[in-house]
Amino acid sequence: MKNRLKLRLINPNSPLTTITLPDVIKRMTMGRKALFMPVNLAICAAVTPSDYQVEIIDECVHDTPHVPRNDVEVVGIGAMTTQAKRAYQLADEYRRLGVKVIMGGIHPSALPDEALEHCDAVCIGDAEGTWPHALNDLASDQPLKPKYNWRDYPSAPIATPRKDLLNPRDYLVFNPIQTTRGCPHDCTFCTTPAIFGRKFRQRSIEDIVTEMKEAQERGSNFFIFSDDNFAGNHRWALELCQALIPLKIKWASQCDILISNNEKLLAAMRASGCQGLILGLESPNPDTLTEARKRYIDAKSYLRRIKVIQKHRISLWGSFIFGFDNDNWQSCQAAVKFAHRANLVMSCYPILTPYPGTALYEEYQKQGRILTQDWDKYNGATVVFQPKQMSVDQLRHAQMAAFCDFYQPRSAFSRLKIVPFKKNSWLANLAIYRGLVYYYQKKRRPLPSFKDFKNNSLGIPLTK
Ligand code: B12
Ligand code: SF4
Repeated sequence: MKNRLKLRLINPNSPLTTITLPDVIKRMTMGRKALFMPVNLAICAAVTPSDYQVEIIDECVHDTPHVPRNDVEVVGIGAMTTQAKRAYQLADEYRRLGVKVIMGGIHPSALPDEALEHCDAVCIGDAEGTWPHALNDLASDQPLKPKYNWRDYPSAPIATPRKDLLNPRDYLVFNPIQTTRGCPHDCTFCTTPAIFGRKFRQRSIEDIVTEMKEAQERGSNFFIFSDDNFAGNHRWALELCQALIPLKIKWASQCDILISNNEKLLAAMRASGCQGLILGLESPNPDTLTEARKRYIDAKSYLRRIKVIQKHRISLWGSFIFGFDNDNWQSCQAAVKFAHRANLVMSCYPILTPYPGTALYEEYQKQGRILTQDWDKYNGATVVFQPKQMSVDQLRHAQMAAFCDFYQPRSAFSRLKIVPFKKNSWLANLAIYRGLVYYYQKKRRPLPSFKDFKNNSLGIPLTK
């Protein structure tokens, strides 16, 4: 038999310190080394042709940085934007050693020409449709094409990840399951429609159930569906939920709020073990949703819709984005008040980030409002563009004031109540609040508050 080519897949270090509230997240990972296992690379491994012997290096779970070695023929590196800088360093070092480097993932797909300054080829979009073609060219001594664009190849089904190449003990979430790809909506700030298209694609239900049953045999009963919009197709989601009921599992995911239109689906979701959903609400202000091109929904209906979902005993997490042109500190505070009123069990407040590939990025670039292209800073906790109604420091201050306000024990008490006792939500709320207190104690600063804007809105040295 022909010698198999050696392939190394690398997940570049994306330090947890680049995620919003780093200390909090570290404290919440209970000794695990990373939050999520790299599904992208496990999928690349699954669709790697058999001429290759494959290994995965996840730098996020190693104590020291990966040292490139020329003991493989080809390296595949994936990157979302916050990983791009490190991904390029690794690619440059491997190329210096004479190893072929192919990059893929969200950031290289958005900026393939930038990536090609560091690698031999870029796979744009889904690996399922591109990666085997690139590797086959290499194995048959054909020159690599610079770009393998998924739109140029027949579409391939969403693959089942090869989890056997990773250590479950390294991850807080070892069983993220992606059931769908793409999103039918077109919000200006979101990479999903920009990179993966508006055509909503679903994975085979049989494959999903098989993957989950295998995980159950290894002792897992709680699953995260790492979709952008679990219920982008209601009919399909209903079918999936019905197939999940016999498994007696628990699960959580994220989806759009239009799910509230379909109580039959909500009932099936709960019956199949749905515990919670993350909703991308962005803002309770209708004008802000118009600005974000989130046209499919009127923010005035949010509260009513949230109550419909909660009636089915599904807990809700809200995600609100701060920094739209419509936003000032008062509207940020209004978002937190809304989150209280809606009894959301958890809520997050990322800073608006113009990710490459999105309409927002194009617009801000044209307007000269992009302040940095240091991709490490594109983490939702750093202001990388010039906001309209706030200064950079004020926007960051509003974000941290929002976290402190929402997670303070008084707010947790009013949202979560004692009966019925939502143990996990209580633990998460208290852990985040403790993390915030610890973070600001270390900085010897008071917890940020919206009152700071009222007391001295001009020129105050706001907490970073
Ligand atoms: C789970 C998740 C997380 C998890 C884990 C992330 C991880 N890498 O595992 C956590 C919670 C840590 C997280 C954090 C963040 N996330 Co996140 N996350 C997701 C989510 C929901 C699923 C990721 C996933 O597993 N996808 C499934 C895999 C299979 O898809 P994929 O990675 O795109 O891979 C496919 C292709 O891209 C390609 N591919 C990928 N890699 C490679 C490599 C090679 C060699 C090849 C050939 C192909 C290839 O093939 C794969 C299979 O088809 C996505 C949404 C999404 N649709 O992906 C957002 C998403 C990746 N996150 C996003 C963001 C913004 C963040 C945060 C900045 C949010 C914040 N404000 O804190 C942080 C940054 C964290 C950090 N430290 O850098 C954005 C990324 C935007 C961007 N341009 O980078 C996304 C796309 C959400 C969105 N709609 O905008 N996230
Ligand atoms: S609904 Fe969510 S996933 Fe879909 S485009 Fe908007 S932000 Fe992205």
